[in-house]
Amino acid sequence: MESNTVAGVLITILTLCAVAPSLATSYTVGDTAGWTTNVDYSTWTKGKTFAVGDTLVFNYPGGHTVDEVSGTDYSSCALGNSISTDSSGSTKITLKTTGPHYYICGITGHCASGMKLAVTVTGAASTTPSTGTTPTTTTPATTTPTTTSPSTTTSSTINSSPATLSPTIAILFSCLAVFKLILSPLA
Ligand code: CU1
Repeated sequence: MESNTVAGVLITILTLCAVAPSLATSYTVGDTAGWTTNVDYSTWTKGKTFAVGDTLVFNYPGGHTVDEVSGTDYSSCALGNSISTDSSGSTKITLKTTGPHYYICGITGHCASGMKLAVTVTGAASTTPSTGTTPTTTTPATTTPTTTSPSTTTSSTINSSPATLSPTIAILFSCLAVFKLILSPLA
């Protein structure tokens, strides 16, 4: 019975550790235009990257809804099969899973008038632009503190991330410390 609680605590900590280093972004859909008809949301999404943990904020007056729908219903503007719906006027949706996500307005005719949004969510948080598949922490050789050779085969961006790495590592270490604290009385 006790192992269940321990497992629960461990899972919670693991989740926190996984979430903490990623700096989630909040996107206001349509920016100042908000969630309304006659806005091209495919233009709005252009150049934006959406990661797990990021939030979409839909701002709109009464008379609209935000419905998450399937890709098929998004394409055809079909109503009535919503995965979720909200009409609060300020709908905040945290992106929890990778892959495509589709949102339309559930008021008849509005989707066809442009109230449809498709975002593709990537797994990694937006801190590092996924240079490879292995997120191994590169510990620099202890003898060379000054020269950082940017020999990694990144062709995309020049901004190296030693500054963003250190808080991540700090968080990881504190997570490990908490781990030890919890595990020590049980051992
Ligand atoms: Cu609408």
